[in-house]
Amino acid sequence: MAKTLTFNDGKYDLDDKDYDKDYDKDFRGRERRDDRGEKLDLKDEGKGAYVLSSESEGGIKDLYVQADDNPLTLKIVGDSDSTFEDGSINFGDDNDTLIVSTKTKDAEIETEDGDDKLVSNAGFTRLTVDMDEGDDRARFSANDEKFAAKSSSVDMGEGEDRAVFNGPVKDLTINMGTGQDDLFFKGDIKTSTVQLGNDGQRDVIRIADGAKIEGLRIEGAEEGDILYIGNTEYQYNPVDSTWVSENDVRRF
Ligand SMILES: [Ca+2]
Ligand SMILES: [Ca+2]
Ligand SMILES: [Ca+2]
Ligand SMILES: [Ca+2]
Repeated sequence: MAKTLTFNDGKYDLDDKDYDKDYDKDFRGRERRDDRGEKLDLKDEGKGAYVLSSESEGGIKDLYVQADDNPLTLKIVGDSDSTFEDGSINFGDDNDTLIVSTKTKDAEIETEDGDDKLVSNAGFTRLTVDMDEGDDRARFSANDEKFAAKSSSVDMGEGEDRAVFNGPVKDLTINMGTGQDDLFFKGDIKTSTVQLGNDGQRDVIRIADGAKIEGLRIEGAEEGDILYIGNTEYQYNPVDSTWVSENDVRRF
């Protein structure tokens, strides 16, 4: 049963048609339990920051979050076994932040305009992320999971964006969009595609020394774009569509 958490002018509501209407009006400071026994808790930390947690085993399921065009910080917390899944989050415009410490699965995240921040701390599977306009930041870590991110698409949109993958990734589609972007892979890369935006801006991709690469496709590169593998710098040569370095005879 889907629940909707709405933020509007500094107020919030949790709407679930299984709940009594009057009781639903104010979610503040109350424990909520749905028909599966899922218990949600939302703490107001002030200045537009909220912490959402679930004490039920398994974590938070079927939650739809809709924010307005004010800045919002939402932290989704839980132990490393719990999951945020089958949900969708839309942050509206302005500078918003989402920090997820549980595993994240089968969800959609849209941060819209503004300089937004996404931090995923425990694995990211079958997600669709759209960070849209603005200078956005995204960071993905694996924690105890095998992959920091897999089977997902991450679209950073226009603006000067930065995305960091702290652990191994697999089956990703990453679109850095137009604007001068920075992308950093700290772990192994399997069958993934990166789009740099074909934008005349100097994009930089960094791959950590020792990271195994099995199928990385870079599209939308132009003269001026740079690829680092460890400390070796490769420049994009549009004449023959390869990455070349003065310090390495290999060409990619
Ligand atoms: Ca917002
Ligand atoms: Ca944005
Ligand atoms: Ca952006
Ligand atoms: Ca770009």
